Amino acid sequence: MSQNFVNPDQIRAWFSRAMSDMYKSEVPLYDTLLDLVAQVNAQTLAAQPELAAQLARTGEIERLDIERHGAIRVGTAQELSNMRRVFAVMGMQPVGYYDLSPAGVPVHSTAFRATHEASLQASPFRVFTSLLRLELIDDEALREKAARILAARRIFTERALELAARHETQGGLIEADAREFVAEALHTFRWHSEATVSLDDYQELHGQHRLIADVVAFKGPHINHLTPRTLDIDEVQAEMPRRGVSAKAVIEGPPPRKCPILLRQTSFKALEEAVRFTGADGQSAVGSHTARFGEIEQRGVALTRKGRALYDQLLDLARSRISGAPNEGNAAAYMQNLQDCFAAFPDDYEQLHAEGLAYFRYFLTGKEGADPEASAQALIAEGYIRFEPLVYEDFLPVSAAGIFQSNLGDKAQAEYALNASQEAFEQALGASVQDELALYQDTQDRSLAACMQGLAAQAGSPVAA
Ligand code: OOG
Ligand code: NI
Repeated sequence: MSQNFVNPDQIRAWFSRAMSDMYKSEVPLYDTLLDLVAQVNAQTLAAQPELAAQLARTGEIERLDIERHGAIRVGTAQELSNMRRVFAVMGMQPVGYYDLSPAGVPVHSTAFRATHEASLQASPFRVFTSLLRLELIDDEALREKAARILAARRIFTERALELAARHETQGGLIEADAREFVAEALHTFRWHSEATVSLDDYQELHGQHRLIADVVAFKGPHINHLTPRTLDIDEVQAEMPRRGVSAKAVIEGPPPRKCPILLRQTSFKALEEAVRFTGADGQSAVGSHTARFGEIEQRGVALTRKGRALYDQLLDLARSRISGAPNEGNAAAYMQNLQDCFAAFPDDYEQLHAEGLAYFRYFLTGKEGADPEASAQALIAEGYIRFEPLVYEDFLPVSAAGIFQSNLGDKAQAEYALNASQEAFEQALGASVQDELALYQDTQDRSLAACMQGLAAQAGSPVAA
């Protein structure tokens, strides 16, 4: 291994920054949103010193301003597996499997992200990546046409793939290569106002599902949103209309709480953008497409399997009390249901910890004189070790479906047979996805082990590994 390779965390940080700069120039509303989020975060930290102190202890305060996720949709197995290779250069691994077909969205997805807490701290950039499931299109002729169009396009520059291959064979990239790689990889995510199909073909694809047109009719998987992290999503939601941004009716995820869990998200409507379609004899037609939007999110503590089961159960309950999906018409009633149902979810970190509902990180308090043989539980009770919530780094399928739908038009809801297919997804990806719960567990375990070692060192007796 060469000493001169750039750390993948650094490449990811560069890339995340470059993506944000590109999206600012492509979608000026994103810049407005960044300003709003920065302002609300500063106000929230000033108004809630306990939250500020907690984020300082976990280090999250340092990553807050650079924290964002993006989303893309690819069309073929080859595109997905090359995407995996490209993200690997930046230290991003596929984590989790999300099946969106029950919600009428013909895709399944994963999140590419860093997996170790130290890497997440350096750059928490994540990309929700969906693969179109052409097999869910029942019109055979259209399915074949879409497959043909997709087979003909190349979404990566040759140079980006060359550098990804170099990373694979060398085990890393030197700085000049890494910088070139960032610039080359960025091309894949750009918006192209020229479609690869005729207006007729576009309309046919669109008629089947707007998402299908979005994936198939363009040169590449344009980044469709970039989402900053806010500390108070209700405040941003309330402020958006005052700044001329029309927000989605309902905030996806859990209701507002003292101790935030998982993820809350809201978005604003996609822009209508002019598109030039191909035509016979070099003629072209002008039309439009809505693809790109803005989103914000608030992240809370990651839940264990037990906590997640309770979350899913309460969310189902809240949704069963309205007819259909939450929308403009039932937004207030839905938010009230959510509050009522989630009263059953403990809203106190001590209790979430005691009941094994959430993941935490352990830190030494600095108090001396601990018995290194004592149990972790006793050491916590006696004030040698404290715990802080471990932030959720992933996504939520029901929320993701809500975000997709708000930007596809609420009417565009298809019915698909319920058939999650993680195996088919992993085959297309060329790798298995990592289990997010195992990653949280590892982080939690490492932090406890570090505390125990620290206490043992204080007591002057090294613990056996
Ligand atoms: C992805 C929608 C899901 C999220 O934050 O849950 C998503 C898409 O529209 O491609 O980004
Ligand atoms: Ni998103």
